[in-house]
This record gives sequence, structure tokens and C-alpha cells, in this order.
Amino acid sequence: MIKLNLMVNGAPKQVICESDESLANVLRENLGLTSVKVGCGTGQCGSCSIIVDGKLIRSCSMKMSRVADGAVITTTEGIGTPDQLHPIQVAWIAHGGAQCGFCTPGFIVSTKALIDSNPNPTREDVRDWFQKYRNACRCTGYKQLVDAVLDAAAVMRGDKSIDDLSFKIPEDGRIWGTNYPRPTGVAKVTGTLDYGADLGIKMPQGTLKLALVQAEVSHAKILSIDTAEAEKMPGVEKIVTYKDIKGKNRITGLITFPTNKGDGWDRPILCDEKVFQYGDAIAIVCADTDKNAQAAAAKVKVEMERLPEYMSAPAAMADDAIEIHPGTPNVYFEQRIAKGEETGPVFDSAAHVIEDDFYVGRQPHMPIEPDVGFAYLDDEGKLCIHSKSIGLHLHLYMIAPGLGVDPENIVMVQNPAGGTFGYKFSPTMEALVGAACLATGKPVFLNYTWKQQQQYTGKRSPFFMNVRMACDNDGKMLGMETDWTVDHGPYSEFGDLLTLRGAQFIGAGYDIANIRGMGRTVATNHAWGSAFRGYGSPQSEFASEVLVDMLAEKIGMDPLEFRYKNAYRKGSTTPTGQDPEVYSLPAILDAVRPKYEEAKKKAAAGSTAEIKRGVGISLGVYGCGLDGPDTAEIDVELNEDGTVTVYATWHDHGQGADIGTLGTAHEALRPLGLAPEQIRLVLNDTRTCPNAGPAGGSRSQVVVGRAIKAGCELLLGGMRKADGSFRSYKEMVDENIAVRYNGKWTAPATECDENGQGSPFASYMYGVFLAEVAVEMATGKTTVEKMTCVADVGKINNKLAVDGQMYGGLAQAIGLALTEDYEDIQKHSTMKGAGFPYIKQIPDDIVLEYIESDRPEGPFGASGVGELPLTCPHAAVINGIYNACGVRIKKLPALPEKVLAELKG
Ligand code: MCN
Ligand code: FES
Ligand code: FES
Repeated sequence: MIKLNLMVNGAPKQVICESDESLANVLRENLGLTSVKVGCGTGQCGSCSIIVDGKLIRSCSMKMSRVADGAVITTTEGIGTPDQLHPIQVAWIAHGGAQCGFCTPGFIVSTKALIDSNPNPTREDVRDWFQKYRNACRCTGYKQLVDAVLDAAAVMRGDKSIDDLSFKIPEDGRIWGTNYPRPTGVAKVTGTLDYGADLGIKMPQGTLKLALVQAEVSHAKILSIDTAEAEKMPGVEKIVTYKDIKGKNRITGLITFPTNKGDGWDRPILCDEKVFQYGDAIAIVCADTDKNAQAAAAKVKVEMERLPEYMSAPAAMADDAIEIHPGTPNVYFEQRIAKGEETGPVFDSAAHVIEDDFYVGRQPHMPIEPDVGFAYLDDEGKLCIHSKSIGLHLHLYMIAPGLGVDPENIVMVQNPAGGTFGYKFSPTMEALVGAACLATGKPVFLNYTWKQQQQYTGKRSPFFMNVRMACDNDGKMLGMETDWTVDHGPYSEFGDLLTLRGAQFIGAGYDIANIRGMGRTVATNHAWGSAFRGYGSPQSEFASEVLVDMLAEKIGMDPLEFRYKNAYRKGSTTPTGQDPEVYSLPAILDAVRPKYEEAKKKAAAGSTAEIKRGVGISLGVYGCGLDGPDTAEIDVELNEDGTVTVYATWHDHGQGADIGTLGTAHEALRPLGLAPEQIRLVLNDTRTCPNAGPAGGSRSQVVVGRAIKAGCELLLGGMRKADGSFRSYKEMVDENIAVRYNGKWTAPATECDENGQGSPFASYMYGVFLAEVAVEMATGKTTVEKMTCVADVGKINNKLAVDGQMYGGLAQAIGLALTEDYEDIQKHSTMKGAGFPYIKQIPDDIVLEYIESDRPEGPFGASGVGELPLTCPHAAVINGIYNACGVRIKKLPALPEKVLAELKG
């Protein structure tokens, strides 16, 4: 133990701690300064940034033995507070800099250090600074952060006033369509919002800390699990194995497709007979401290017999491959697409045909906040589980039978989440904390390390695709043939649905009358497939968007004009035979055209022998909703003080469920003339909120939004008097009129049939992406210098949120195009190793433009936005690389060595 006297945020503090403890942990746990977030824990993300003796440091990597006695420390708590915000915090809110907000305190401190050393930084200075200090953000794409820093510096210099940055409610009182800041903004920028790990510190005394015993092989038979030595380790309360689990010990995928050859009960909570993938949980150590739990976990002995590891779909499909789940073939689901005429004769008589193979790989989600959660039994004996779940009701039913608890006896709550990007569409640790809580009867807490986040949560499922397209001499597309194979890892949940996306989105955006194809889902031993922003569209549309470029080139047509000729217009149908709800693609392409022509000129002028510049475009389409009659329910209640409360499970990844709910309810309740703060939000707790469905498929603004609108209209109906004025709460009660209403909406949509035909989504989002890239000829390194996107996401509820979605998604698409991967389990288990895009990889020059077509089914004309920016911008980057240097990368990511090899080849 050592004792230090520190000056923390202006106050003297004494700490007594282990000398090898990290400064981040001491600040968080000993001093309660939970604005200091631990993301990567290894110096790669900057979320733990603080200032020590005037220097910006990453406190996770500083041991207490290196902290000088008397050190002066500043954390976000010392920069500003909710009732006294610092200009940096005001600017962060004004520019929408905090989406999930997990990186935010680290950025705020980093910005403070930057402006202290350079009061008038340029945009490039800011970018250099955040790159140097490794401040990483997965949500924002960085541009709004640079905007915020410049504005904050201007205020601090006296060139602008705080008032210049503050949002002013328009005279008509309407916040719909404005930059109204999200309600959680203040808590995020001040570091006062408690995420899962912060809440964990604040759990009651006696809360057990959990450590997992995990597989370090990808496929094996378990022969024995020996916990004897581990049980004797200090502080150990219990070691939970499959024998302690009272239910089926399986997480059910709630199998959706009757033609699936599996039964959906393939994912163990704790492995019993077999290990199916690297990282699988075998046992849980419950102990008094994290360190004791981890030390004991290392002593659990698991005897295994190794089995062949099938690390890709082709390997698992080989004739001699054994069944990963005995009794279920490795190829366990097939989805056909058949639209229009047989394609054989169409291709035989077509003037031009093109065909190629494509691969989009195992993109990791890489939220800065690793997975975290806890469980306890409440006073009614209910099992309460708090986690990052973005589908509380869904997950409750997925884990209840495995745990052996009635669904009515489980309560699920979402903690503020530091980004999920879809990985939390699958349960991760919910069943683990549930099992540990049930086995010990005590509150339990589990925080993954970033490495565990990488190794034991789902990933984007790789698609192996072959696509053929035919067109006539004028470039009119005539037919398409597709074949796609989905590597879904060992667990089947939602794999069939993902495979259907190949039928729905290969070739989306184009009027193609005749399509034939087949897709299949394959079990492998690599990471299990979970939802990831775009869900199947980034794979599907990559193939068609690159092939369209190749076809355009083959017939000597400009790729934009080829797209313009074939884009949906009245009379066109989607690959599933649905009439699009709006036809905005031609207008979007018209808006892109002048920018594209300009970009081509700039690229030609800017190319040298060493650096070739090029321009690529692509088109993206995705549906908003779960397939078919997607439903949401919310409650809305008039309170005694005249305020209104909305109860909903609009789950928040960080995208802005708070502002989404508020903006929609405020618009729906406009006749009441409420100020925004008179609408209260109770979100994401199954005890208090009806089931509004998971926050996947960019569905919430449309589907939950319509339910909110419906509920608010019912409330207004109850409050409205004959003369058109509204009853007060008291009048409602006196007249015995209900003050709480249930709003419900079901999308008028139909699921796809066995031919992949149907009208699965009531609303879609559309966009065209323009990438301007530079390729360094000596190394093959690609830099995206500018991105432009013209999008139609319907009428916009909140402009800051929508811009933020777009910037952040585009950044993830650039990562997908150039660096991100989780193929090599060891190499790709750190942020840097997995190709996480830091600020210098993302252009500062990003241009967004919207065409707001009124959506017939969306609330107040809105469609969704969340996934549009990750549908297919990566194809624009890849097409840009070809345009620059003649190299066509068909297997992502386009790492420098791959581009260089092609250049040399
Ligand atoms: N919005 C709007 N106007 C519109 C459409 C949407 O103002 N016309 C706003 C909404 O109010 C909401 C946001 O944009 O604040 C996204 O809305 P929507 O497209 O309906 O998506 P969901 O709310 O259902 O969010 C889910 C979606 C998905 S599926 C993933 S994955 C995702 C995403 O959003 N993961 C994210 N965005 C993310 N953003 C962050 N920061 N972190 C994630 O993990
Ligand atoms: Fe410290 Fe990531 S750099 S937590
Ligand atoms: Fe930066 Fe989410 S806001 S990681």
C-alpha cells in the first residue's frame, strides 16, 4: 500500500492504495470520480484522459507508483458541473458531440489541455491533437467534435459568447426539425451520467464481482471442469458451472423461420458438453473483489478434446466437416429469391453480362465501452438484470427458459450504453449475471475487458457472394443472378433473418425485373453473428454496388448515369417485388451529379505519379423496421402538475432515444403548448414501460414514433373539450376520464415468402455516397479525403441527431472499407489491431445534404436514419480506389498491402 496526497479538481485528497493500481481505478473507485471512463484499459482510446500536473495523460496506463505525491489532477468533474457548464461542455452539447457520450469526458479534458496550450487552434491542430492523444470516438465521425472545439476556443478567447452557442426555441415553440439538444447531453458532457461500470461501483456492499472462465480454443469437447483449487482461492464465494443452472442452459434464438433445420437452442449460457467458439463462457467465479475473482478464474481446470475448427463458411461446408451442433447440418437454412421471369433466357439474350465474387468480412462493432451489467433479486424476489440490452423484452424471453425462471419474474433494465452498433441486439452477459445471481442469491456485477468485448460478443457475419448482372446496350438492367453464403458463427439466432437480407438488398435501389438466386446460412466456429448497423445491407449492397460500377465501365457508361438510368422510379419494384414508398433516388442522384463532376475534375488535377486520386459513388437503401407487421407499444400519461410522461422502450445505443422520444411526443402534443421540459421520459425498464420492440433495423423513429403519436393523440382526445380547449388533470380526474393511454402501431407490411417476395418494410431510407480518395502508389495506402452524402431519411425530427448518425455511420463505413476486421482472433482483439478508425483516418471534409420526402407511414413524415450511413459508402471508397489507380478490391478490407499487391500484379 502507498499513501499519497493529491490535489484533485482544486481540493486536497488523500488516497491509500496499491502501488500497482491504475490511476484511473483509484480516481473512479477510491475518489468516486466516475467521469473517468475506462474503455480499452490499455492506452488506446483516451476515454480515461485526465490532466496531471498540466500534462494530458491516459490514466488507465498510469500506475499509482508513478504518480507524484502532491500531483495536481483535473478530471471532467473539475472542468464544469451541470449548473455551471464550461464553454467546452456547452459547445459539445450545441454540436451534438455526445451521442453515447462514453468518450465525451475524455474528449472534454483533452480539449481543455489543448486550448490551455493553444488558445486559437486550427481544425488541423485539433485533429493532430486528438490523433496524438488517441482520443477515439465510435459514434460521431469526429467532425462535430472539431466544430465544438473551435467554438469553445472562440468563447474562451472572447470572440464568441456562450449565448451564441445556446439553442433558442423558435417562436412557434416547435422543436421538431431543429437542433434542440438531447436531454441527456448535460449529464454526458459533465461526466455525471452513470454507465454500467459506474453503477457497478455504486452497488450495495457485498455485491459479488464476477470473472469468466473462457475457452481459448474454437471447437472442443469438454471432458471435465475442475473447480476444486479455484474454490479455495481467497475471497471466492462460488464458482458457477452449467450444473448450477436450473433451466435449459440455452439461449433461444426464438427461431423465426420454419424452414430452419436447427431448433434454435444452440447457444449455451455456460458450456456443458462442447465449446463452440473462442471465448465461450465455461464457468463464472463469484468473489469479493475483481482481482480475487480473476485470480481464481485462472485456477479453474478444463479438460478438453480438441475438434476440427471451422473458421469460415467454406471450411464448415466441406464434405468431411463434422456437424458443429450434432444433429443439425452446418448449412442449416436456405433462402431463395425468385422475382419475374427465369433469368437463364434473359442472360442468354442480353447484350452485356458481368459476374464476379465479393466478400465482406467480420467487422467488429468496437464500442468504446466494453460490455457490462449486473443483477440482483428485488424485494419481490424478481430477478432484475441491468445491461446494455437494446431489446429488453426480446432478451427477457430469450434467456428466461435457459435460466429456468418464469418471464414474469424477470425485470430487465437498460443502463446508459456507451455504444452498441447492434451487437446488443443479441443478449451477451444477461444470462451470465442472471445465473450467478440465482446461484448465489446475491447482487453480482460483471464488466468485460475490451479484449473480452472483442472475443465474446457477436460480430458482423461475413458474406461470400457471387453476383451476375445483365443489361441491354442502353444500360438498362435486365436481370440479376445471386448466390450468397453467410458465415454466422456457431449460434443461429437471427441467422435466417440475416440471410434473407441477401435476397432483399443485393441489387437494392435498381429496377431489376428478373432475379434468381439462393443464399444459405452456415454454422462455423468463428465469432457468432450478431446484428451490426446495416444488418446484411453492407454485405449485400457492396457486391451489387461494385458490380454495377464494373458493368457501367464495361458498356462505357458513367457509373452515376448508369445508376440514374436504373434507379427506382414509379413502376419499379424492389428486389422483393415491393413498390417503394417514395421515389427519391433520381432526385438524390441529380443533387449529387454536380458535386461528382466537380470531384472528378479535382481528382484529375490532384493526381501525381506518387499519389493517384479518384472518385467513387455508391447507392444505399435499407428498410426501417423488423420484417412484416412490426409493432410497438408505449404509454403516455398526464401528470397532476400538467406535465406529460412518456413510457417507452426506445432503447438507447447512443443514437438518441431520448431526443427521438421527446421530439416526437412534443410534436404530437403541440396542441397543449407544452415546453420540452414539461415532457418527462421514462425509458427502458420492463417493469414500467410497455414493449416498444428492440432498437434494431432503424425502426424506432418510424415504429416507436408512430406508437408515441398514437398514444399522444389518445391523450389529446381524452383531454379535448367540446369547445376545443383541453381539460386539466383535475378536470380529467373529476370527470373520471383516464389520464394514462396506451399507444400502439403496427406497420402495414408483409413478410417475404419462400421466393423472397413481399413488402417487408413500410418505410425505407435512401442515400447516395460520393468518396474522394487518394492512393499512395509506393505503399498502397488509401486516404479518404472527402465524403459527400445526399440522403432521404424523410422529415427530420432532430437535425443534430440525424447529422450525428450520418457522420458516425460514414466513419464506420470508411473503417469497413479500409481497416476494420476481426478475422485474426489474437491480432484483432485490441482497438488498434482491429483497425479502429482514429480521427486522422476520417476526413474532416464531410458534406451532408437531405431530401426530405414526406413518408406516408412515418410519424410526421419521418423515416429512419441510423443504418443508412453504413449501408454502402464502403463501396464508394472501393470504387474510388479503382477510379484512382485501376485496382478493384473485392474482398474487404482494402489494406495497403492488398492494394499494393494488385498494383504490382
Ligand atoms: N431521427 C430523426 N429524424 C429522422 C430519423 C431519425 O431525428 N427522420 C433520429 C431519431 O430520433 C434517433 C436517431 O435519429 O435519435 C436514430 O433513429 P432511427 O433511425 O429510428 O434508429 P433507432 O433509434 O432505432 O436506433 C437504432 C440504429 C441502429 S439499428 C444502430 S445499430 C445504431 C444506430 O441506430 N447504433 C448506434 N445508431 C447508433 N448511434 C450511436 N451513437 N451508437 C450506436 O450504437
Ligand atoms: Fe485508458 Fe482507453 S486509453 S481506457
Ligand atoms: Fe464518442 Fe459514443 S459519443 S464513443
